[in-house]
Amino acid sequence: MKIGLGIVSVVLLVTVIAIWFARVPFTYDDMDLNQDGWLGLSEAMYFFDHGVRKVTVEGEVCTEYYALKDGLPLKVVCEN
Ligand SMILES: [Ca+2]
Repeated sequence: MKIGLGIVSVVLLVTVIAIWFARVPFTYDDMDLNQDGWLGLSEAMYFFDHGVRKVTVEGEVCTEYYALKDGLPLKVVCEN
């Protein structure tokens, strides 16, 4: 019984993490801020609370993702 509950918990946790990764526009490497190969909870939460704003880069309108915590840019995506 306890093993079955453990398996269900792991499957649920993996599902939640997969859904979360599908929602955020960042790669694992983007979010691994200290480049240690592991995504810490604080790193994940830093990227989870993000906003989107338009910026101009070399005359092109791009999308900038920024951290709500401190307003620092996380990633800039341009069409071209
Ligand atoms: Ca890390």
